[in-house]
Amino acid sequence: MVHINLLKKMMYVLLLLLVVLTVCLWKETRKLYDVPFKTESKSFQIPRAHTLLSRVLSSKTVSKNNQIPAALLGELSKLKGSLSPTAPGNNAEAKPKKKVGNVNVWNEDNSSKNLIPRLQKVRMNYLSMNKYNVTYNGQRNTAKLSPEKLLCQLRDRVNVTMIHGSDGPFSTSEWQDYLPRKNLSEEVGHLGRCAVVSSAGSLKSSHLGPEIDTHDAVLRFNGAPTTEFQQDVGEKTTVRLVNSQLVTVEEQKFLTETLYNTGILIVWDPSPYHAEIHEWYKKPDYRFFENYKKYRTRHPNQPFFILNPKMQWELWDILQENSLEDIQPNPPSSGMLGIVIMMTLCDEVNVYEFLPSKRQTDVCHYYQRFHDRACTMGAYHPLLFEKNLVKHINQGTDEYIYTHGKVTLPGFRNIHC
Ligand code: NCC
Repeated sequence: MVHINLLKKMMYVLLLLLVVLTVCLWKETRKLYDVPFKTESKSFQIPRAHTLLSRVLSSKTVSKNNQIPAALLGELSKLKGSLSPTAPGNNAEAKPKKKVGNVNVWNEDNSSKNLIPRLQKVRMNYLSMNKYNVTYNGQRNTAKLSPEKLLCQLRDRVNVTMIHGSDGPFSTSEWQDYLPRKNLSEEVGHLGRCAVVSSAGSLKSSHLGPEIDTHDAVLRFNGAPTTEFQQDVGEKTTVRLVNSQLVTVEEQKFLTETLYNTGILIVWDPSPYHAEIHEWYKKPDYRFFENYKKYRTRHPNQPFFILNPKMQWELWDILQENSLEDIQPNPPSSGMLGIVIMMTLCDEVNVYEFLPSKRQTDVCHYYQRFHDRACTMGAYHPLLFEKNLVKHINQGTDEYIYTHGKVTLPGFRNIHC
């Protein structure tokens, strides 16, 4: 009896020791290696690493916060070293579109089936809600369009324009005082190489800042800061695209934050599907006009445009047409809108961390600690399908996506249709 009690006690002590050891090991691994989140798509894997990664990702020992045990970690770090290419130069334009080494990144055929169940449900809810009364009855390309054809469709069907003093409800004398006199392309002039910087958490520790700043113009989104993050995201801001929620909601401090006082501002607001400007004007998604006017009064010399909302749905139609499933019937993300805006202004557009790199993470923004996979994979916005399309038309290499999260797209004036 005494023996059995002793044995029991020893077992408890051993168990406790094991738990303590495991916790210590996890803490150590956290310091050494930032493991990207369990990928939602099998295709978001590195073939050579496939077996090992699957072991890691399916391992019961992976905790909720994605920490992995040291034994597997050692193997992974070796692999990571072997996959990291030597530092590539800035200009990917001369490189043919091909896989380099065995690096495999975002799969352009990514499907909603690869989303975590919560995001699958969110997508279904948006489909049944159909807030913007989308009545899509266009074609669906079961056979993929070539990247060249798709680029031509984007160029010819998406009209990137800003609200102008002659646009219906804006043609009043009151509005003439607020809308910028010059148009956007006059304001920016001819742009060569441009950068679009997503706000993704994977920009953290990227050291991409100096490369981003070499571009003639840089577009950023919403409240994405540069101060204190120059090393990773650069310091140049030529254009800032903001959504109407940010401009309207007081907590976002759009009227008072100095962050917004640099560069050219463009605000966009969702309209009903293919609505005329009159209809949208009467009932914008967010009532941002008042704050727009206030901002213009306080900063009359800073160019501040309102994106013509027709563009969102012209772009959305192309996304739907080239997707095999129903995409969320909500406007494309600021990211996708910004990419197309820059393609109209620049000779070449390099997009950073829209397609996630090896630094892929659930951390939503590089400037916040908030975690949500929806930021990368989409919930309200059809982000997954946007990323599929951007991957399809990428003229850079998979290696650049893997190391820099970088996609290279041609400016519309440089394509021949
Ligand atoms: O998060 P957000 O976008 O400001 O990010 C800008 C664009 O970067 C790309 N992105 C971002 C994070 C990430 N992990 N991966 C990415 O690819 C996306 O293309 C994204 O559009 C928006 O599109 O306007 C959005 O705005 C925020 C939010 O309103 C603003 O940040 C202001 O606070 C939305 N978040 C919420 O409403 C909670 C977000 O859904 C979309």
